[in-house]
Amino acid sequence: MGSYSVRRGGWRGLIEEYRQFLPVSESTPVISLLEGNTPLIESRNLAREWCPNLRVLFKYEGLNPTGSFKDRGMTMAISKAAERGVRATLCASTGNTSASAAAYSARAGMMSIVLIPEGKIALGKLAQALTYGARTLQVDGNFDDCLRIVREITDNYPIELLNSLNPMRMEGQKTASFEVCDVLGEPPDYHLLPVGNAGNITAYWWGYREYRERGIVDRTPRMLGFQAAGAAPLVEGRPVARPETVATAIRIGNPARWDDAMAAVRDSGGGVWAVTDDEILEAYGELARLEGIFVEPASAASVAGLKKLLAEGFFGREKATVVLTVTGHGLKDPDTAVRIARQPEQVPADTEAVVRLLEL
Ligand code: AN7
Repeated sequence: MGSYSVRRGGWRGLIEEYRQFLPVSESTPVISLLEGNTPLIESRNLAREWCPNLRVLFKYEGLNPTGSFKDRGMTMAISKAAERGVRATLCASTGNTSASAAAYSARAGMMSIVLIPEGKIALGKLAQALTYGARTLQVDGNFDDCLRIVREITDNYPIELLNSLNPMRMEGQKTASFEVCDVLGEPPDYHLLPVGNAGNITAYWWGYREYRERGIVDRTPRMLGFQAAGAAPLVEGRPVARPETVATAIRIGNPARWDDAMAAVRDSGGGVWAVTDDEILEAYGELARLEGIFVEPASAASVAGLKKLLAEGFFGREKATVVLTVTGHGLKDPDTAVRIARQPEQVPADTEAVVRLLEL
């Protein structure tokens, strides 16, 4: 080890790392929790079992500071708000946006208000919003009701809107595509994502397009989006009045980025599909057991989508590289995890009893 010396300096957060691609200047105060630089994990077992001719990689966004991809957009939205002297922020959320908004607002010294649909956000996300100190309002309605109220309030009061209607959110989120290209050395052939409010698939597409336009890569992937069957307005072509799914993060009936997402899908030569709750939960378990990657149910929609497209023969016999974004950490929703998993086995505090139970 004689020649080894410390490696000074690490990842500086996505604004510093991708500054030349972002609308920030020297005078923008960078509010960061060192988000981004999430691992792109190559599938070991799932691809071998499901599709040995494909190269499959998972972009594990659950490893961001608040446990979801939302932190990418939030560092930008909050930094730009801080530049303008904003004091208070507001968002509607199925959970992850509120967790991230609360954290970054806290870091910026801003007051955070979040509107969540009553009883329909996962426990970990609620714990985060409350603990980061957000004023947390449970609305007797769904996400779409919350977003309508948020839009009306931010139109009339000096409070910063933090939903993905905020263009700075999209700027931050597009950096995930840069990271994928930077790691692979080229874009993938296909990129699969879960779709709720449809901001993320739009931002990824914009990121890939920007890298191509700047001559950093020479092509773009086909964007493939997956909604939960009970909340699939983009697939059905009309808003869903009463969205329902176990994947509460994407329980959205009228996505804010509808047109942009459909343009992304069309322009990239991709598509949108629905996956059922059963398919989502099966993929959720398989991703954990086959790869050791624990995500929240909404994130497993992309994995369920891969399985569905494989069954349809979508990829044919081509040897393609496929990236799946898994958007949020499994610990966000411990209730669902414990409800559907195999339960722990009870045993006395006795070695003999343990050995007998395990049939060693
Ligand atoms: C884990 O937090 O909309 O299609 O309010 O939390 O960009 O909306 C969350 C969305 C996928 C869908 N996976 O992304 C919110 C919210 C997870 C999510 C999505 C969300 P978009």
